[in-house]
Amino acid sequence: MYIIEDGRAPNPRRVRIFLAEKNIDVECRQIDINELDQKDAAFSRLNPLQRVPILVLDDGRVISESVAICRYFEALNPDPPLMGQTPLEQAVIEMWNRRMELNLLMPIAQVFRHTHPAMAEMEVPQVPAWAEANRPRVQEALEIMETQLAMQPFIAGDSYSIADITGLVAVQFMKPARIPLEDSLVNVGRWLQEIAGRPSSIA
Ligand SMILES: N[C@@H](CCC(=O)N[C@@H](CS)C(=O)NCC(=O)O)C(=O)O
Repeated sequence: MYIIEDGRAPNPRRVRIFLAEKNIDVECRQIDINELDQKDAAFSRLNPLQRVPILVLDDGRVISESVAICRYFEALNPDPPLMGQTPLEQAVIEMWNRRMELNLLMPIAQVFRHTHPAMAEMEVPQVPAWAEANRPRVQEALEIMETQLAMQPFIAGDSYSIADITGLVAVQFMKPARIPLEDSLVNVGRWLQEIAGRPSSIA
């Protein structure tokens, strides 16, 4: 079993942090998405969506989508639980992980992809106006996160979860996207310092 990824990209990092938290070692094979390796015929056969990361199983079957890969490892290695144990925990963590992914990481990625010169070949056409439309969405998601983190230590409650991983990767992706993190978001700042200090965050 091995993962195909690009070590610089945010979605593969979500999976690496998840695995590090669970202390699971999986071989990671690199491709270069800036060189458009994900669009070549061999990779496209593995994932017709031409996106990383993917997990290739020993029998050749492929799992793509970061959360699907994490869910597979959560089922194989339930400890420590990162996706909840009770039905309620699982639903709340799923809710917050989706919010982190769809309402925060996604708009940050749109700003990055539609403004950064390095993305010109990957994102065709680059539409700067779409980046601008997404900037306020980033701030709205951060405000919701700020309110949540004022009430509890982690994004989905009292325990660290996959929602914190997606949140961390998203907030740290603001730097290459050239989106400033406002100092007024004190609870996001407190949370970021703590989460980024976990050994898994270097994955
Ligand atoms: N929904 C997918 C998104 C994967 C994704 O967008 N990966 C990016 C890297 S972070 C990619 O492969 N980009 C290549 C491209 O856009 O051509 C997931 O959760 O894994």
